Amino acid sequence: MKQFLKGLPKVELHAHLNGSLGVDSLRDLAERLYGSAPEKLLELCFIRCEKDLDACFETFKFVHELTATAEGLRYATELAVRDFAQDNVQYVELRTTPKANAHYSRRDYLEIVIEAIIEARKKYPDILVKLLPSINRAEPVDVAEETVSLAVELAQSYPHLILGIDLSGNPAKGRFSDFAPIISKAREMGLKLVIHCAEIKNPSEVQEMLEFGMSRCGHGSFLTQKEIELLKQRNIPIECCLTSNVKSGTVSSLEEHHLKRIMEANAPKVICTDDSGVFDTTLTQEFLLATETFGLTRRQCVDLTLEAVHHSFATDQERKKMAERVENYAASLQ
Ligand code: 6MZ
Repeated sequence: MKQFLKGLPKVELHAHLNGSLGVDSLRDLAERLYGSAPEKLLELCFIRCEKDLDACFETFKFVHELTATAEGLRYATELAVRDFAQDNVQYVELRTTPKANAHYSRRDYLEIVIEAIIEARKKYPDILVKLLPSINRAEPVDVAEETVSLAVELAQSYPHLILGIDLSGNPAKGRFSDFAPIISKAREMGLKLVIHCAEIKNPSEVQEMLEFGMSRCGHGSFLTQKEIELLKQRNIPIECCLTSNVKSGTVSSLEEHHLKRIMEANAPKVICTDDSGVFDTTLTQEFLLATETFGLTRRQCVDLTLEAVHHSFATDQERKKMAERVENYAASLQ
């Protein structure tokens, strides 16, 4: 099964750039920046099974140290693309929060990532990469305003690359209602919205988010069965990130993962990594865990991948090509 899943031309729809650098990539990045890899820092870039979501957000700060310069950010973007390509991911929507520091502005940040993606695609032509700028809900609202206006502007220059906006960050911080008017503006300007929703228990916020609407729902761990049905009616997929949810403690075990309830309800879903680096996983591994835990067959894994193709923000033509690759792979093994 593992070999089959590794070879499957997979589709990744929920991946945070700074969370997606595997151990080799972090080492390569540290060596490029410092001439050697400080082992202590590398260790801090991984989340053990601490079951503490707040501790996860602390971990990102260590990775951010490695991407705090233009060179670090550029190389990290290339390495994240390399890691997905090596796992035979044929399409990835990378999301990232534009940051500002002494080395770059938020505009520079996005431009560096865009250029790095364009360059990385020359090296790894088998993977298609899209970009979703993220709003970090733990940051002030005016930062979100800047992110949205940059995303709208840059989407005009790179219409096939920037496709939407992500709302993420520590779900215990910030209020959705404060960000709703800003992301609503993004939607009016034609950007898709992916929203981290019900990652922790917060029924009133989930209600607000569902009323507001979204193209895809991130995590959804605390959705009730009724809410899953609602998403099904609206054909909104839930981005399921097994290892992330278990390691961060929002789901108690793989067996208890809501993917099971979602499958039983026959509601739309996609399997994703979230942060393959800091959670030390791959999309192949996430599929493997799903097959081992819930007994998925090869055909179900193929169908899940086709579901991800369908719910991606790629063009019709791109989706057609991706689906063909998946079907051809499945047929070649029969
Ligand atoms: C919510 C998350 C997340 O943007 O610096 N992020 N937000 N829930 C999660 N579940 C564990 N995992 C990552 O990538 C890292 C950032 O993505 C968001 C956080 O804001 C984190 O700092 P970028 O590329």
